[in-house]
Amino acid sequence: RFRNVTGVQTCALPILLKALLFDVDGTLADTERDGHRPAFNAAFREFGLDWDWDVPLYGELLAVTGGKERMKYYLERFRPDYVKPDNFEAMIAELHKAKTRHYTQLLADGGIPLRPGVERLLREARAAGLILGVATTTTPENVTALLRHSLAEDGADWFAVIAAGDIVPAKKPAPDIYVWALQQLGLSPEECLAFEDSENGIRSSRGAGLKTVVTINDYTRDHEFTGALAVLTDLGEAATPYQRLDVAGQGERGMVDVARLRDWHAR
Ligand code: XBP
Ligand code: MG
Repeated sequence: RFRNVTGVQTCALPILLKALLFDVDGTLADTERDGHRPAFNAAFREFGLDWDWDVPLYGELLAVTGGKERMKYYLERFRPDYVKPDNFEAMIAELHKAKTRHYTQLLADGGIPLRPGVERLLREARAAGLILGVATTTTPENVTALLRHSLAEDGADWFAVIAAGDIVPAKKPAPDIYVWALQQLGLSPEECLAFEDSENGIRSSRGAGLKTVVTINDYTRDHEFTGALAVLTDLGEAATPYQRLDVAGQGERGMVDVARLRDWHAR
Protein backbone atom coordinates (compact mmCIF):
# COMPACT_ATOMS: atom_id res chain seq x y z
CA ARG A 1 0.00 0.00 0.00
CA PHE A 2 1.17 3.54 -0.68
CA ARG A 3 -0.26 7.04 -0.73
CA ASN A 4 -0.43 8.78 -4.09
CA VAL A 5 0.06 12.53 -4.48
CA THR A 6 -3.55 13.24 -3.48
CA GLY A 7 -2.99 11.40 -0.24
CA VAL A 8 -5.54 8.68 -1.13
CA GLN A 9 -4.43 5.19 -0.18
CA THR A 10 -4.25 2.84 -3.16
CA CYS A 11 -3.20 -0.73 -3.81
CA ALA A 12 -0.22 -1.35 -6.09
CA LEU A 13 -1.33 -4.08 -8.48
CA PRO A 14 1.29 -6.76 -9.14
CA ILE A 15 2.59 -6.58 -12.70
CA LEU A 16 1.86 -9.80 -14.57
CA LEU A 17 4.62 -11.68 -16.29
CA LYS A 18 3.73 -11.76 -19.99
CA ALA A 19 6.87 -12.57 -21.96
CA LEU A 20 10.25 -14.27 -21.79
CA LEU A 21 13.09 -12.82 -23.87
CA PHE A 22 16.04 -15.08 -24.62
CA ASP A 23 19.58 -14.39 -25.63
CA VAL A 24 20.77 -17.09 -28.05
CA ASP A 25 24.53 -17.71 -27.98
CA GLY A 26 25.55 -19.28 -24.71
CA THR A 27 21.98 -19.14 -23.36
CA LEU A 28 19.78 -21.28 -25.62
CA ALA A 29 22.80 -23.34 -26.71
CA ASP A 30 26.55 -23.45 -26.17
CA THR A 31 27.23 -22.15 -29.65
CA GLU A 32 30.40 -20.14 -29.21
CA ARG A 33 33.29 -22.59 -28.68
CA ASP A 34 32.18 -25.40 -31.01
CA GLY A 35 29.92 -23.44 -33.35
CA HIS A 36 30.84 -19.85 -34.11
CA ARG A 37 34.57 -20.34 -33.43
CA PRO A 38 35.14 -23.20 -35.93
CA ALA A 39 32.89 -21.41 -38.44
CA PHE A 40 35.11 -18.31 -38.25
CA ASN A 41 38.21 -20.51 -38.69
CA ALA A 42 36.68 -22.29 -41.69
CA ALA A 43 35.95 -18.91 -43.30
CA PHE A 44 39.52 -17.73 -42.65
CA ARG A 45 40.91 -20.87 -44.32
CA GLU A 46 38.53 -20.46 -47.24
CA PHE A 47 39.91 -16.95 -47.80
CA GLY A 48 43.53 -18.14 -47.51
CA LEU A 49 44.12 -16.20 -44.28
CA ASP A 50 46.45 -17.47 -41.57
CA TRP A 51 44.10 -16.35 -38.81
CA ASP A 52 43.23 -19.14 -36.40
CA TRP A 53 41.20 -18.70 -33.22
CA ASP A 54 41.88 -21.31 -30.55
CA VAL A 55 39.60 -21.81 -27.54
CA PRO A 56 41.37 -19.44 -25.08
CA LEU A 57 41.88 -16.70 -27.68
CA TYR A 58 38.20 -16.90 -28.64
CA GLY A 59 37.32 -16.34 -24.98
CA GLU A 60 39.19 -13.03 -25.14
CA LEU A 61 37.56 -12.10 -28.43
CA LEU A 62 34.11 -12.60 -26.90
CA ALA A 63 34.68 -9.26 -25.16
CA VAL A 64 33.31 -7.81 -28.39
CA THR A 65 29.88 -8.91 -29.62
CA GLY A 66 29.04 -9.28 -33.29
CA GLY A 67 31.09 -11.34 -35.74
CA LYS A 68 32.20 -8.47 -37.99
CA GLU A 69 33.07 -6.35 -34.99
CA ARG A 70 34.96 -9.31 -33.46
CA MET A 71 37.15 -9.79 -36.55
CA LYS A 72 38.09 -6.11 -36.54
CA TYR A 73 38.85 -6.25 -32.83
CA TYR A 74 41.10 -9.31 -33.42
CA LEU A 75 43.15 -7.45 -36.00
CA GLU A 76 43.51 -4.33 -33.87
CA ARG A 77 44.39 -6.18 -30.69
CA PHE A 78 46.28 -9.28 -31.84
CA ARG A 79 47.55 -8.49 -35.35
CA PRO A 80 48.75 -4.89 -35.05
CA ASP A 81 51.02 -5.32 -38.10
CA TYR A 82 48.12 -6.28 -40.36
CA VAL A 83 47.83 -3.86 -43.27
CA LYS A 84 44.21 -3.32 -44.26
CA PRO A 85 43.47 -3.66 -47.98
CA ASP A 86 41.48 -0.88 -49.71
CA ASN A 87 38.39 -3.07 -49.75
CA PHE A 88 38.69 -3.96 -46.05
CA GLU A 89 35.03 -3.37 -45.09
CA ALA A 90 33.81 -5.42 -48.07
CA MET A 91 36.29 -8.17 -47.25
CA ILE A 92 35.03 -8.36 -43.65
CA ALA A 93 31.45 -8.52 -44.93
CA GLU A 94 32.34 -11.36 -47.34
CA LEU A 95 34.26 -13.22 -44.67
CA HIS A 96 31.28 -12.91 -42.36
CA LYS A 97 28.92 -14.24 -45.02
CA ALA A 98 31.17 -17.27 -45.45
CA LYS A 99 31.30 -17.72 -41.68
CA THR A 100 27.48 -17.64 -41.50
CA ARG A 101 27.35 -20.30 -44.25
CA HIS A 102 29.72 -22.57 -42.34
CA TYR A 103 27.87 -21.96 -39.07
CA THR A 104 24.38 -22.67 -40.39
CA GLN A 105 25.71 -25.80 -42.12
CA LEU A 106 27.11 -26.99 -38.78
CA LEU A 107 23.67 -26.46 -37.23
CA ALA A 108 21.96 -28.28 -40.10
CA ASP A 109 24.29 -31.22 -39.45
CA GLY A 110 22.77 -31.34 -35.94
CA GLY A 111 25.96 -29.95 -34.46
CA ILE A 112 24.70 -28.05 -31.41
CA PRO A 113 22.03 -29.21 -28.90
CA LEU A 114 20.00 -26.80 -26.76
CA ARG A 115 21.22 -26.36 -23.19
CA PRO A 116 19.61 -28.36 -20.34
CA GLY A 117 16.06 -27.27 -19.54
CA VAL A 118 15.72 -24.92 -22.50
CA GLU A 119 13.30 -26.96 -24.60
CA ARG A 120 11.32 -27.99 -21.51
CA LEU A 121 10.90 -24.37 -20.39
CA LEU A 122 10.03 -23.10 -23.87
CA ARG A 123 7.31 -25.76 -24.24
CA GLU A 124 5.91 -25.06 -20.79
CA ALA A 125 5.96 -21.28 -21.25
CA ARG A 126 4.12 -21.58 -24.56
CA ALA A 127 1.49 -23.85 -23.01
CA ALA A 128 1.08 -21.32 -20.17
CA GLY A 129 0.38 -18.55 -22.69
CA LEU A 130 3.61 -16.65 -22.18
CA ILE A 131 4.98 -14.78 -25.18
CA LEU A 132 8.47 -15.82 -26.32
CA GLY A 133 11.08 -13.56 -27.88
CA VAL A 134 14.73 -13.50 -28.88
CA ALA A 135 17.22 -10.65 -28.39
CA THR A 136 20.67 -11.41 -29.73
CA THR A 137 23.60 -9.87 -31.52
CA THR A 138 24.02 -12.82 -33.85
CA THR A 139 22.83 -12.90 -37.45
CA PRO A 140 19.08 -13.63 -37.92
CA GLU A 141 19.63 -16.71 -40.10
CA ASN A 142 21.81 -18.22 -37.36
CA VAL A 143 18.89 -17.95 -34.95
CA THR A 144 16.35 -19.49 -37.28
CA ALA A 145 18.78 -22.30 -38.17
CA LEU A 146 19.37 -23.11 -34.49
CA LEU A 147 15.65 -23.07 -33.68
CA ARG A 148 14.83 -25.21 -36.69
CA HIS A 149 17.53 -27.82 -36.29
CA SER A 150 17.90 -27.98 -32.51
CA LEU A 151 14.36 -27.16 -31.27
CA ALA A 152 11.67 -28.02 -33.85
CA GLU A 153 11.00 -27.69 -37.57
CA ASP A 154 8.68 -24.75 -36.77
CA GLY A 155 10.85 -23.57 -33.83
CA ALA A 156 11.23 -20.00 -35.13
CA ASP A 157 7.42 -19.65 -35.18
CA TRP A 158 7.32 -20.20 -31.42
CA PHE A 159 8.79 -16.71 -31.02
CA ALA A 160 6.69 -13.57 -31.44
CA VAL A 161 9.80 -11.50 -32.12
CA ILE A 162 13.33 -12.38 -33.22
CA ALA A 163 15.47 -9.30 -32.62
CA ALA A 164 18.88 -10.06 -34.09
CA GLY A 165 22.09 -8.81 -35.65
CA ASP A 166 22.40 -5.48 -37.40
CA ILE A 167 18.75 -4.46 -36.89
CA VAL A 168 20.10 -2.06 -34.27
CA PRO A 169 23.52 -0.50 -34.94
CA ALA A 170 24.71 -0.61 -31.31
CA LYS A 171 25.09 -4.23 -30.24
CA LYS A 172 25.20 -5.58 -26.67
CA PRO A 173 26.18 -4.34 -24.10
CA ALA A 174 24.02 -1.50 -25.47
CA PRO A 175 20.36 -2.03 -24.44
CA ASP A 176 19.09 -1.27 -27.96
CA ILE A 177 18.29 -4.83 -29.08
CA TYR A 178 16.10 -5.44 -26.01
CA VAL A 179 14.45 -2.04 -26.38
CA TRP A 180 13.71 -2.89 -30.02
CA ALA A 181 12.23 -6.30 -29.08
CA LEU A 182 10.03 -4.70 -26.39
CA GLN A 183 8.79 -2.11 -28.88
CA GLN A 184 7.87 -4.83 -31.36
CA LEU A 185 5.95 -6.69 -28.66
CA GLY A 186 4.31 -3.54 -27.30
CA LEU A 187 5.32 -4.57 -23.78
CA SER A 188 7.05 -2.76 -20.93
CA PRO A 189 10.24 -4.22 -19.44
CA GLU A 190 8.37 -4.85 -16.17
CA GLU A 191 6.12 -7.35 -17.96
CA CYS A 192 9.04 -9.47 -19.15
CA LEU A 193 12.02 -11.50 -18.01
CA ALA A 194 15.30 -11.81 -19.89
CA PHE A 195 17.64 -14.80 -20.01
CA GLU A 196 21.35 -14.17 -20.50
CA ASP A 197 24.70 -15.90 -20.11
CA SER A 198 27.26 -13.10 -20.23
CA GLU A 199 28.26 -9.75 -18.78
CA ASN A 200 27.67 -7.95 -22.07
CA GLY A 201 24.28 -9.65 -22.20
CA ILE A 202 23.09 -8.66 -18.74
CA ARG A 203 24.39 -5.12 -19.19
CA SER A 204 22.18 -4.95 -22.25
CA SER A 205 19.06 -6.48 -20.66
CA ARG A 206 19.42 -4.55 -17.40
CA GLY A 207 20.05 -1.41 -19.42
CA ALA A 208 16.65 -1.95 -21.02
CA GLY A 209 15.12 -2.31 -17.54
CA LEU A 210 14.60 -6.09 -17.62
CA LYS A 211 14.86 -8.44 -14.68
CA THR A 212 17.33 -11.08 -15.83
CA VAL A 213 17.99 -14.74 -15.10
CA VAL A 214 21.57 -15.79 -15.86
CA THR A 215 22.76 -19.26 -16.83
CA ILE A 216 26.54 -19.31 -16.93
CA ASN A 217 28.84 -21.34 -19.18
CA ASP A 218 32.56 -22.06 -19.38
CA TYR A 219 33.35 -18.76 -21.07
CA THR A 220 31.26 -16.63 -18.72
CA ARG A 221 31.45 -18.19 -15.24
CA ASP A 222 33.79 -15.44 -13.98
CA HIS A 223 31.79 -12.58 -15.48
CA GLU A 224 30.17 -9.88 -13.36
CA PHE A 225 26.42 -10.46 -13.01
CA THR A 226 25.45 -7.66 -10.64
CA GLY A 227 21.71 -7.07 -10.66
CA ALA A 228 20.75 -10.57 -11.83
CA LEU A 229 17.53 -12.05 -10.49
CA ALA A 230 19.33 -15.39 -10.15
CA VAL A 231 22.61 -16.83 -11.41
CA LEU A 232 22.33 -20.53 -12.25
CA THR A 233 24.48 -23.28 -13.70
CA ASP A 234 21.68 -23.93 -16.24
CA LEU A 235 17.87 -24.07 -16.31
CA GLY A 236 17.93 -27.58 -14.85
CA GLU A 237 16.01 -30.76 -15.53
CA ALA A 238 14.20 -32.94 -12.97
CA ALA A 239 17.04 -35.47 -12.90
CA THR A 240 19.81 -32.90 -13.18
CA PRO A 241 18.76 -29.79 -11.25
CA TYR A 242 20.41 -26.42 -11.62
CA GLN A 243 22.61 -25.10 -8.88
CA ARG A 244 22.13 -21.48 -7.87
CA LEU A 245 25.37 -19.51 -7.65
CA ASP A 246 24.42 -15.99 -6.59
CA VAL A 247 24.79 -15.03 -2.96
CA ALA A 248 21.05 -14.54 -2.39
CA GLY A 249 20.22 -18.13 -3.26
CA GLN A 250 23.54 -19.90 -2.99
CA GLY A 251 23.31 -23.68 -2.99
CA GLU A 252 19.63 -23.81 -4.01
CA ARG A 253 18.92 -26.56 -6.54
CA GLY A 254 15.96 -27.00 -8.80
CA MET A 255 14.35 -26.64 -12.16
CA VAL A 256 13.36 -23.33 -13.75
CA ASP A 257 9.68 -23.61 -14.60
CA VAL A 258 6.94 -21.03 -15.13
CA ALA A 259 5.83 -21.10 -11.47
CA ARG A 260 9.37 -20.35 -10.31
CA LEU A 261 9.75 -17.56 -12.87
CA ARG A 262 6.47 -15.96 -11.77
CA ASP A 263 7.70 -16.10 -8.19
CA TRP A 264 11.09 -14.54 -9.01
CA HIS A 265 9.43 -11.93 -11.23
CA ALA A 266 7.04 -10.86 -8.47
CA ARG A 267 9.85 -10.16 -5.99
C1 XBP B 1 26.64 -13.34 -29.50
C2 XBP B 1 27.68 -12.76 -30.33
C3 XBP B 1 27.70 -13.08 -31.75
C4 XBP B 1 28.17 -14.46 -32.08
C5 XBP B 1 28.55 -14.56 -33.51
O1 XBP B 1 26.48 -12.55 -28.33
O2 XBP B 1 28.49 -12.00 -29.87
O3 XBP B 1 28.57 -12.19 -32.36
O4 XBP B 1 29.33 -14.77 -31.32
O5 XBP B 1 27.46 -14.24 -34.32
P1 XBP B 1 25.13 -12.60 -27.48
P2 XBP B 1 27.65 -13.34 -35.63
O6 XBP B 1 24.97 -14.00 -27.00
O7 XBP B 1 25.38 -11.67 -26.33
O8 XBP B 1 24.02 -12.11 -28.35
O9 XBP B 1 28.92 -13.75 -36.28
O10 XBP B 1 26.43 -13.68 -36.47
O11 XBP B 1 27.67 -11.92 -35.16
MG1 MG C 1 25.05 -14.79 -25.05
